[in-house]
This record gives sequence, structure tokens and C-alpha cells, in this order.
Amino acid sequence: MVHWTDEERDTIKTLWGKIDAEVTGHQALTRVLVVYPWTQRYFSTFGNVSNATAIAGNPKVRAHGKTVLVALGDAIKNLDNVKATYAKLSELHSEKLHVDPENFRLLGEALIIVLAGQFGAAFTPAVQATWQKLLAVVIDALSSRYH
Ligand code: HEG
Repeated sequence: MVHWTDEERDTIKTLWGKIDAEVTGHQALTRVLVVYPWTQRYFSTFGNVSNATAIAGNPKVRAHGKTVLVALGDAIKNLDNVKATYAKLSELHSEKLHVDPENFRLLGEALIIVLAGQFGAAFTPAVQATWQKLLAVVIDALSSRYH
């Protein structure tokens, strides 16, 4: 089981308290779709996601970015139990949505870049390290029901 120090818990919760789920989720998902264009195929029901301008202005991308960040908040509320928290969500991505789990890693990297941009110097190497650990745990949990 993952061990979290008090400092790590504090680092995660402090930054989370400053994050706007809609803005940050939208920015992160937009980056995934623009930087890794093959991911666009998962969102064929979202209308036009074929170029950077369309993606940035697509209300479904915005709404889904928020959904993803709200789900990240569920992990943050359940740091000692992320795998169980995400069991159903992992099953959904595996069995219904057929999302290649490599894409979870891409979203994590996009989110780190967005947070670095938003928080600048406050997103220190130590803060980044803790958030990378959080995302590794999230990615592992979301990948757990793939077989
Ligand atoms: Mg996924 C649906 C969370 C990465 C593609 N994603 C969802 C839903 C949640 C979620 C909460 C709604 C589930 C429901 O309707 O019950 N997604 C989630 C997290 C992460 C993630 C927490 C990573 C941290 N998702 C992800 C990635 C892709 C993807 C990287 C594809 C590149 N998700 C995806 C699609 C749907 C969801 C296609 C269905 C969207 C829809 O039809 O509205």
C-alpha cells in the first residue's frame, strides 16, 4: 500500500484547494487532445475536436475536463483507498470506453504542465514530486481493472 507522509498529504490538499476543477480540467484535456491528436478518436461524440481552436472552444471538452478533475478530487479525498475508489471507473474505461491506459499517463503529464503554468514558482520541484506520486497512484488505480 502507498504510504503518504503528513507533508505529502498537506502538499496535495493545499494545492487542490487552489485549483478550479473546470478551468484546470479544461486546460489539461485540451492539451491532451492537441498534443496527442490520436486521443481525439475517443471523443467522437463531442462534435468537432479536430484542431486546437475547435478543441479549446468545445463545451463538451470543457465539461469533461471538469468531470475528470472532480474524479481526481475523489482520489484526493480517499488517499488511502484510491484503488477501491476507482474500481468502477477503471472498469468503465477498460470494458466500455476501451481507453488505452497509456492515455492516463498522458493526461497526468498534461496536468503537471498546466499546474506548473498556473502556479509558477510555487510549483516547486518538491510539490511537483508529490503531485507526480499522486498521479502515479491515480494512474495505477485507473489501470487496475484492465486484463
Ligand atoms: Mg475518462 C468518462 C474520469 C482519463 C476518456 N472519465 C469519464 C468519467 C470520469 C472519468 C469520472 C465519467 C464516468 C461516468 O460517466 O460514469 N478519466 C477520468 C480520470 C482520468 C481520465 C480521473 C485520468 C486521471 N478518460 C481519461 C483519458 C481518456 C478518457 C486519458 C482518453 C484519452 N473518459 C473518457 C471518455 C469518457 C470518459 C471517452 C466518456 C465521455 C462521455 O461520453 O461523456
